[in-house]
Order: sequence, then C-alpha cells, then structure tokens
Amino acid sequence: MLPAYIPNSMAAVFGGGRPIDGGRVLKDGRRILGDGKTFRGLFAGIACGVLLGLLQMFLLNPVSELLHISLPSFSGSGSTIMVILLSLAVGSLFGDMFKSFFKRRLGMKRGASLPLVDQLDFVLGAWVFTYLSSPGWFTINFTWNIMAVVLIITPLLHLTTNIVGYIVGVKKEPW
Ligand code: CTP
Ligand code: K
Ligand code: MG
Repeated sequence: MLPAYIPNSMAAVFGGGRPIDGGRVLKDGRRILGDGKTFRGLFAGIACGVLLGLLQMFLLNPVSELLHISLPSFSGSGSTIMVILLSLAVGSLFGDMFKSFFKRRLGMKRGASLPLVDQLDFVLGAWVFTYLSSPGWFTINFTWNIMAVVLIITPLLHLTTNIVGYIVGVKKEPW
C-alpha cells in the first residue's frame, strides 16, 4: 500500500501552481476539481510513489536476510513491476481527484471535510486501477482479510499524517 499512500502526502508537500482543471467551472457554477488538485501535486506524487515502490523491491531481499524472515517474493519482469507501481500511484491520485469532482458537485468548497471518503478515496482508486491492470497480482496480494485490515488502518494512519502535515504547514486543514 505504500506506493498508494505516499502520492497523497507528497502531493500536499509538492503541490501548488496550475490547477488540473485550469480554473474552469461546470454548468453548476462550481469548479470541476478545485485549486486543491494541481499538476505539480499529481506528477510529484506519482513519481514519489513509484520511487518508494522501487526502493521496497530493492530492499526485499536484504531486509528478509537481515531479519531472518521470509517476505513474499516477487517473480515478475521489470515492466510488470512498473505497471503495478504506476497503477497504485496513479490510481491513488485519480481516486482522490474523482472524490474532489463529487465534492464540488455537492457544493463543498476545497478542503471541506467528507469523513471516511477523504480517507479512503485513494485506497479505492489504487485498488481499482491495480485490479484492472494486474488482476493476478492483485488477487494474490489483496485477500479479503488484508483489504479489511487496510480499510480499518488507513483512516487512522491518514488522520495521523494529516495532523503532522497541518502542524508542519503543508496541509491547510488537519483532515
Ligand atoms: N494536492 C495537489 N495536487 C493533487 C492532490 C493534492 O496539489 N493532485 C495538494 C493541494 O495543495 C491540496 C493538498 O495537496 O490542498 C491536500 O490534498 P487534499 O486534502 O486531497 O485536497 P483539498 O485541498 O482538501 O481539496 P478537496 O476538497 O478537493 O479534497
Ligand atoms: K487526499
Ligand atoms: Mg482534504
């Protein structure tokens, strides 16, 4: 899940500048996505998610040898890994944008809180993209038990990191 988590926090760190919707509004008079979804946040977030995933792949063997534990091994080509990592990272931020689109349609301003949806949008986005691009890998790694654990842990983890983000000043709201 880390390549799906990291894009969100790094979008907040590196985001800013030109909004993805170019400032455009729809017929309802509201922004398509809003100023909280920027190109810089999107691309920096995806890059960080993929880089972290690659780092995890490189550390898999050394860490399992060091700790004398067996971590799940991965038998796939480099391009398979890239497709999986891109799906996790891109899916994460597309889930987040999808959520913003609906928040705007509901008349919610940028940053307005939508409990649980704000905390799980990127998880669902990452899962949908990864399931569609790599169904075999997805079903082996994301069993129902693991998905249940992720759905419970993520909102708690998300709130904790957002409070940190708020304190250090990269987030405007602590949610
Ligand atoms: N961000 C960005 N580009 C993205 C996603 C996030 O620049 N694609 C940055 C923005 O500065 C945003 C911050 O990360 O304010 C926090 O993200 P998020 O909480 O998802 O955005 P909100 O400002 O709350 O906007 P919304 O109401 O649309 O969710
Ligand atoms: K978010
Ligand atoms: Mg928000």
